[in-house]
Amino acid sequence: MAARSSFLIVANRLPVDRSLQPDGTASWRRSPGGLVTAIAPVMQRRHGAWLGWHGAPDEELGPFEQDGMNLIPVPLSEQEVQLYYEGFSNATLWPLYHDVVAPPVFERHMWDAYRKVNERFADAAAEAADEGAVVWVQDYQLQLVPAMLRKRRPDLRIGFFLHIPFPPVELFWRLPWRTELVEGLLGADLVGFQRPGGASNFIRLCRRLLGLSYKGNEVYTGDGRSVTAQAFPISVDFSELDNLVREPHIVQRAKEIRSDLGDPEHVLLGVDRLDYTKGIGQRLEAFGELLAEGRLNASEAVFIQIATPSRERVEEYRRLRDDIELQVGRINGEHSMLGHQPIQYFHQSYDREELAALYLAADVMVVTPLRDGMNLVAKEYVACHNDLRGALVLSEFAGAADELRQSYLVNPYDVEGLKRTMLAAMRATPHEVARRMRTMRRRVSTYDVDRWASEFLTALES
Ligand code: GDG
Repeated sequence: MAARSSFLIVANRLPVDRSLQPDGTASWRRSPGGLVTAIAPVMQRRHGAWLGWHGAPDEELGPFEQDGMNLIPVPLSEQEVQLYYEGFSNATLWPLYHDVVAPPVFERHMWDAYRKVNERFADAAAEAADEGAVVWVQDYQLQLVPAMLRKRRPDLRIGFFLHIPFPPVELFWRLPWRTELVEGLLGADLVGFQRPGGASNFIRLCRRLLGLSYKGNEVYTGDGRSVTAQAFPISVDFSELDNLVREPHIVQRAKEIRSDLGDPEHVLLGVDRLDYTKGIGQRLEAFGELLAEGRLNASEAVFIQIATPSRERVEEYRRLRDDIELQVGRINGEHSMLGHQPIQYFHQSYDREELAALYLAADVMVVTPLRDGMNLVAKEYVACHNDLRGALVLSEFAGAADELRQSYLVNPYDVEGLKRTMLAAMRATPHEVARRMRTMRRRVSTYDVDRWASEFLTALES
């Protein structure tokens, strides 16, 4: 039997991606992203392990090590990927928790698969955890794991963090399996949310649905335990990005990007997974109308929209892609000139360095989700502007709006407001832009992803 760990991360995915070499051999590479960066040192210090699916269906893999992390693959069949992941996680929970911006599907066989896969994760975690270990379960795909694990291993200290919003009681109430899901979460000692609003929605739900009493942020489960529900806003690896954009080749690349675009006066940028929660259509509509009304000249502005491919087998995402691409085509069709297109649209992923150069090149970052747990793109943009250039247009419905009060805050449903705000951000004086950016940078550099992880773990272990 493999050695047991005193610290476990349990997440839908392992923090690595497999790539196939030209000679046919496979190798693993650490996936980009702040979560891994923040947690890797904790894993090394504590002899930790990470449990999750390795990304290929119908394949059983034994534990392996990568970059000093012990990785324990949890297998999923092709059908489970469809029902548990694309189905219950991404076609039921995802839209429901994001204020029903798309209609959730309620299918019993998807729920059955969700429960079964959660059992498998709980079994694997129970097996891998040392006596009294700390187990940190991540996100909406695994909400039943805390209670399932507690049943198997009452000696463990269990934390759960939800990366997406926790909805108001009235929306959650629609779930045919609402009781099981809440009881699942209550298996944790600490349930973390992005915003205080998420924590209070959860506490209210525990009272209304299960009749539990609470005091402050402690919910009493009735069997002598108490569960803390608290906000821990996630963040980015500020110093990594801050250092990266000081590298001469990144600065050079940012200049190149601008000159390839014909050195326009305003470069606007959107970077999102192609997801209907991100408000991509709303921002393009606003930009298109500014051009159509002549309030913005097509020769003076370029909008770069990076839409990273995402969940492409889920019906709603296919439709969204068609809608966005139709919209981009229409706007460009009406306003392009030879050699110049006002919207530069890319349905592709980029490496970290190219992304940093794009952030650095952009005068205005447009982040307009209709609902978003946090939105790391907004914080990454701030981390990339030690030059104090760059204005951030940010939706009030992103978790990041709680902290980035000096951004240009907008309601993305209000197209006129969006147009006004985008113009204001473009026309702001360098002094005004710098003043706002300085304050936002102070916040993001202080509350970086390390601080997020350490505050959560300190609370879990106290
Ligand atoms: C969920 C919640 C919460 C994007 N395109 C590329 C690329 N990205 C990176 C960004 C950023 C990340 O992906 C996206 O994170 P977000 O926070 O913006 O959004 P979600 O994916 O929806 O994340 C969200 C988050 O979890 C963390 O708790 O903030 O609210 O929905 O880091 O940079 N990275 C690379 N190439 C790309 O093309 N390398």
